[in-house]
Amino acid sequence: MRLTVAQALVRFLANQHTERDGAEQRLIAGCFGIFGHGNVAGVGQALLEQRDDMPYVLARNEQAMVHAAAGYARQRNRLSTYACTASIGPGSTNMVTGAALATINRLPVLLLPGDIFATRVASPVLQELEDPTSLDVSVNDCFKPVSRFWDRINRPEQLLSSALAAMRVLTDPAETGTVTLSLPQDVQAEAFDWPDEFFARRVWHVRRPPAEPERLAEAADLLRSARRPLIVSGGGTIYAEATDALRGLAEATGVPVAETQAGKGSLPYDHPQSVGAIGATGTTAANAIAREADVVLGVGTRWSDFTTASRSLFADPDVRFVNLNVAPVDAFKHAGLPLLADARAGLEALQGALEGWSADAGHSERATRLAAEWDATVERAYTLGHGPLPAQSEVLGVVNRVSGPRDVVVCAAGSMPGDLHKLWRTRDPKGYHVEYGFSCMGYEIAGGLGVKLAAPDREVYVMVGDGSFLMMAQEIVTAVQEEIKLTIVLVQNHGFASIGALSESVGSQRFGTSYRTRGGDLLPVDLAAVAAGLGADVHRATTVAELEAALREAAASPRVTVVEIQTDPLVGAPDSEAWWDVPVAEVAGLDSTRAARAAYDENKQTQQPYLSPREKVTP
Ligand SMILES: Cc1ncc(C[n+]2csc(CCOP(=O)(O)OP(=O)(O)O)c2C)c(N)n1
Ligand SMILES: [Mg+2]
Repeated sequence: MRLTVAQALVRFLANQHTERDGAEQRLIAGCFGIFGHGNVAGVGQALLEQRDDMPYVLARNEQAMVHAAAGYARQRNRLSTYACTASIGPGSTNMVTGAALATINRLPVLLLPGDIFATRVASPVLQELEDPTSLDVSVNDCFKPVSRFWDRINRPEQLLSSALAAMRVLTDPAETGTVTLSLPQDVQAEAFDWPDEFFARRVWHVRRPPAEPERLAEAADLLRSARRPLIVSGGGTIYAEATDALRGLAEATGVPVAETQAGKGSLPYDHPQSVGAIGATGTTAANAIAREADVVLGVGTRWSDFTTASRSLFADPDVRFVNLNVAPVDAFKHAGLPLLADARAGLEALQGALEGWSADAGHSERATRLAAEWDATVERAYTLGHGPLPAQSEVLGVVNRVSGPRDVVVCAAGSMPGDLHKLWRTRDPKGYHVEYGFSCMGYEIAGGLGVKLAAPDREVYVMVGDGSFLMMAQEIVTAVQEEIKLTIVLVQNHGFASIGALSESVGSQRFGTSYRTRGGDLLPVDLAAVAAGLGADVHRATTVAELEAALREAAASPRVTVVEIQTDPLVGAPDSEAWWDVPVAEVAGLDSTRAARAAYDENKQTQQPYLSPREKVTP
């Protein structure tokens, strides 16, 4: 079949599917894009010809469209994603941040940046980087460290092997992340005689590898030896649709379950075994259990510094880790016992191997009691009655109350991710979507767009701070154009509440974290008017009652709605009683910094390497 490289690629992508547990879906559901000279005549022309087979969505910013693809992929448990086409030069490099976000969060996205001529006849072309040491380098080489697979298609026939390799990586649960196929603009338009088999319908089976029996037996022995066990559930539990298996294991054994940011929603917040969020933004319940834990079963977690409170949280000097993970890179962390397996397969097998065993009843009861105490703390935070402006925790309380159990809350950066992790009452495994691998300001609205595309039957509540809104609000226009409903809660606190509080804690006096004139006045900036200007319906609320009324109106409306609420940035959420390692200046002229450094040195003592080989433990 004689087609251009771009036509062949689009036709190929429209024929790719995934399958897990017998259910099939499109791997590449559609394509986001922004056209320029680097893709308009190649990929753009192909998308025009095949617009019935490959839905096209015009985005406003290339970084944002990658966020939308990542949000989509996460909501679909990594079984389906979007492609993103960009022009050469800035259009492409704009996607680098999105590429990093997807790879760090282990989410599949397919990037198709345009590239400079393979023939080089017209070089240097507009937006070409001229590297004096090599003509083989372009700005698209920036994608290499943030991609799980990267290739440049310099000749048409290279696409055959490259496209297949790209699909394999996208659908591999251990390797997945950003896949970049760099497409020189001349090659995109070049014709070639393609073998018909290239366009055959392909179904990529997403595997559920079982654990090795010997490792499973070892893990079960270790857990049986535990006096104070804890399960830490990460994003892998949710992507593997292993939440029922987790609940089964927890109920059969009485082991408490804590949740990372990506794992929040693994159990409903009020499940008797749930101790909620863990780590630097955790609950006092999960953190108290973690401090004493002797055996920790991590499921689908990459053990970020937030989860381990920078390796200070698991304080038992003999603590041992079992890492149930499909990815070797995570399974071997903390010198743990690597239980390399799909989360669901591994949890079900563990429940079988632990038949007849349960955790000490006193331990389980203590966890349940601590979780109940934390829930009372949440209730107080939801209903503080702070004035004149409400506290952020009250805003979260209203959104939690107004939203339905299956609705999705979306957030990424600022003070809200931590507050949501601690305080949000999750009721559905797909109801909580906080991007905290990269915690990228600007993800919120774009990511929310992807979530809503992936789950049109759920209401999507995007929680965005004024700082994040200023970085990237423009996908409101895309949502309006595509008639994708979002409810966006814009929390206006005139600057960085998060980094302001962090700055204060490291003795830096909130320097450079508030939006004020040189004279100290609030800025004459009206973000609600910006949202209206971008085409959204807008409500302005100053009290929680007004917020609730506005959200109820938004829930009944089919349109993109932005509800702005002013809050007091100085009221923090209840304390996690856990540390986060942010190094403080070792020498300073300021007393505040010197005091912070003294506290830092003390906290530093609590950090552990987690190096003990598991062999030291004999059950
Ligand atoms: C792209 C990006 N730049 C910088 C940061 C560091 N950072 C984290 S939170 C934050 C401030 C966020 O402000 P806002 O959205 O208003 O939320 P608030 O802290 O007020 O809750 C900054 C600058 C980041 N996470 N992402
Ligand atoms: Mg702010």
